[in-house]
Amino acid sequence: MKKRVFSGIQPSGHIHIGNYIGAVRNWLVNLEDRDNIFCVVDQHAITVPYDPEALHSGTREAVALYIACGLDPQKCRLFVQSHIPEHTELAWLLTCITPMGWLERMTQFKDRVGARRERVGTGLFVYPTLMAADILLYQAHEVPVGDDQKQHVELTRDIAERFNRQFGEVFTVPEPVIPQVGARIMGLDDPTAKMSKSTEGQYHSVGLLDDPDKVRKTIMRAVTDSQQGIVFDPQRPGLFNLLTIYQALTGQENAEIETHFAGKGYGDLKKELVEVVIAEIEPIQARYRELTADPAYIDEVLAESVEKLRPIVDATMDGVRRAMGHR
Ligand code: AQP
Repeated sequence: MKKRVFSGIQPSGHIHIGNYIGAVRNWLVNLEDRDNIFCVVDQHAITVPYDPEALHSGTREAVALYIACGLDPQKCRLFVQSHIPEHTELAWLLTCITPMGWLERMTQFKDRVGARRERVGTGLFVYPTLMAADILLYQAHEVPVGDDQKQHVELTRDIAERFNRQFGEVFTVPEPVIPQVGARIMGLDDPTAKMSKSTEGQYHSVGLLDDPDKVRKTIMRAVTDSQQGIVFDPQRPGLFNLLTIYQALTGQENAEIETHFAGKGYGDLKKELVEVVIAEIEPIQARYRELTADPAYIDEVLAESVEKLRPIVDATMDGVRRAMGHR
C-alpha cells in the first residue's frame, strides 16, 4: 500500500512563488511513489470577506495552475473542496470534540485577527478544524505544507488522537512534511512578513502568472539593507530571502552560491534571480495557457476526481458516523 498524501491551497488570491516553493513543488516530488490527493480549499477562502466571482475564477485558476506546475491528473487526484460536502460535515463533528483552548493557541488566528476579534467571522476561528477534516477525511499519512501550516497539521494530529481515544480507531494520524529550503518565503517589499496571497502591495510577491516585466520590477525593488557581501545571514532578512528563493529554485548549496556571488553586489544577485524565476515560471505559464484554452478539460478532471474519491470519503464517514452514534 502506498502512503497517502493530502494538501491544498486556498483560492484567496493569486498563487505566488512562496506557495510554489513551500508547497506545490514538494507535492511533485512523490508523484510516482505516493497516493496523492490535492485540493483547492475554497471553503477556507470564505472565512474572510470575499467576492464570489473572484472566488470562482480563483478556484479554477488554482486547479489549472496545479496541472500546469506538473500535477498530472493521471497520477494524482485534483479536486475542489466544496464539491465534496462531507468536508463540512466532518468539520462540524470534529469542532464538537475540539477544545476552544486548542484553537485559541493557533498563532495564525492571533496574527490575522489582531484587534478585530469582536468582528471577524467565527469561521476564521474554527478554520483549523475544517483543515483537520480535509486531511482526516482521506486518511492521509503525510501533509506537505509550508512552515506557517505546521501548527495546524499538529492540531490535526491532536484531534485525530483525541477522536480515536474517545470513539475507537477511525483516523490515520498524519505527519507534516516541511521543506528544508523555502518553508517560509518572505514578502519582497517587507522581508519581516510572510509572503501572502492576500497581502496588498504591488511589489509584495511574484505570482506564478506574473509577466516578466512585473517579475523584474518586483525583484529589482526588493527591500534589502545597506551592507556589503552576499552571504546567507538570517540577520539580513531581505538578502536571506532572495538567496533562499535562489537556492530553492537552483538547488545549489549555500557555499556554492556564496562563492558564485563573491565580490558582487545586490544588483547582480537580483538580476540573476530575475532570470532564474522567469525561467521557472515561463513553462508553467505556457502550459497554463494551453490548458485554459479548453475550459471543459478542467471540469472533466474535477468530476473524475470526485468520482474516484467517493469510496474513500464514504468509508471514512461511515466509520465516523457509526463511532459517534449517528446510526
Ligand atoms: N510565504 C510562504 N512561503 C512558503 N510556503 C508558503 N505557503 C503559504 N505562504 C508561504 C504554503 O502554501 C500552502 C498554501 O497555503 P494556503 O493557501 O492554505 O494559506 P496560507 O498558508 O495562509 O497562504 P497565503 O499565501 O498566506 O494565503 P492567505 O494570504 O490567503 O493567507 C501552504 O502549504 C502554506 O504553508
